[in-house]
Amino acid sequence: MDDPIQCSTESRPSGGGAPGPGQALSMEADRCRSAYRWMVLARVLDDKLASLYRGGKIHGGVFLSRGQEALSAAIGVALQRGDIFAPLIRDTAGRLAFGETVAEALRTCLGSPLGPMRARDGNVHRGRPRDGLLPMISHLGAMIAVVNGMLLARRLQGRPGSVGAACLGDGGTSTGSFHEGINQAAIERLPLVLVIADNQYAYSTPTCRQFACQSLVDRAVGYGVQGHLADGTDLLECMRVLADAVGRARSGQGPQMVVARLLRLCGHGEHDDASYVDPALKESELGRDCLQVAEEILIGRGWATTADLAGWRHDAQAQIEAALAEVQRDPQPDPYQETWTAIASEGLRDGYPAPPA
Ligand SMILES: Cc1ncc(C[n+]2csc(CCOP(=O)(O)OP(=O)(O)O)c2C)c(N)n1
Ligand SMILES: [Mg+2]
Repeated sequence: MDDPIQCSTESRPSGGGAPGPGQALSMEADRCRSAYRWMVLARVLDDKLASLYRGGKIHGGVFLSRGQEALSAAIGVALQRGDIFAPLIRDTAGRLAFGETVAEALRTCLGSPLGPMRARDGNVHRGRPRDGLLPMISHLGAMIAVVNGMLLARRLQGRPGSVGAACLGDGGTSTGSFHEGINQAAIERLPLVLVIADNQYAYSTPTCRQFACQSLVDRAVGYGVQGHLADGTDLLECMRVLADAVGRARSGQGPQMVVARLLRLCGHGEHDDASYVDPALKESELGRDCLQVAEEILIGRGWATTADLAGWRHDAQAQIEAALAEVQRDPQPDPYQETWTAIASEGLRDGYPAPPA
């Protein structure tokens, strides 16, 4: 979403180059600039997390989104305040655009007791349910039913109008949870937008071992839902397709399935060197870096200058360094002060855990 109220000043990219004299930016240009800035913030944050992991500062896994920022930012900016968003491990950009702060991400990964998971989880199961940002249960389709349930509850409570987006990978579409979730959404005509990142691999399993249809979007008709294909390396296309899908869901047209084709430009996690990735895929159109593609769009259309791009990256780096410095001053977790009510603590529900006494 691009509602500044939802985004804290801490996480929101600030400043930025203005158009030249007498030039007014179109709404599309403005939205594209904003989405690109979320992508840059996500990439810089991911790079920082990778370097902290290599330096032994992060325990457990680090899962990054390189190559998927365009798709993720596009869903983040297409949603509005009051919507529901179930991001996955490759949705740093969407999380930030939807209102997660850089500090929340860093605090989780660095095991701070002031983070949303109060140091109980080291990577991606964080969220702020009260604000519609759902902590993921699993990467493999479990969140579809959760989003369905929230949408159904809102309908029964007489609170229609919001959209729920659930993200998924190509591998996730092979699970029973995917089938059950999308089928239920279709039958109930829920305003669900299922965002599938077809990134060619489920860990090391290629898509040819995952599905036999030509494109995952072909499945939409079988479920009775509207399907949309997008080039996941192209920010503008992702934004147009996601805005259309979210608009259709909001206007009562039922669930929408968006399939974006792209390539994961990193390992499954930072522990994985991705040596199994076919070099021909890396050289193909799918292997394009969506950040570079977005920069070409912005420059080519006169929506930004190279100075703007450099300034935004600099701002993102400064923002992340400032947040990291703050998080590194956090206290260490103290198990004796914790109420060990598994993960579903009150603090998690509200998303703002009280600091330990
Ligand atoms: C039941 C189960 N099996 C295996 C895993 C480990 N796992 C997590 S994500 C993943 C691959 C998912 O692939 P895909 O859905 O294509 O998403 P991508 O990682 O490509 O974003 C695997 C095997 C798991 N979390 N749960
Ligand atoms: Mg995949």
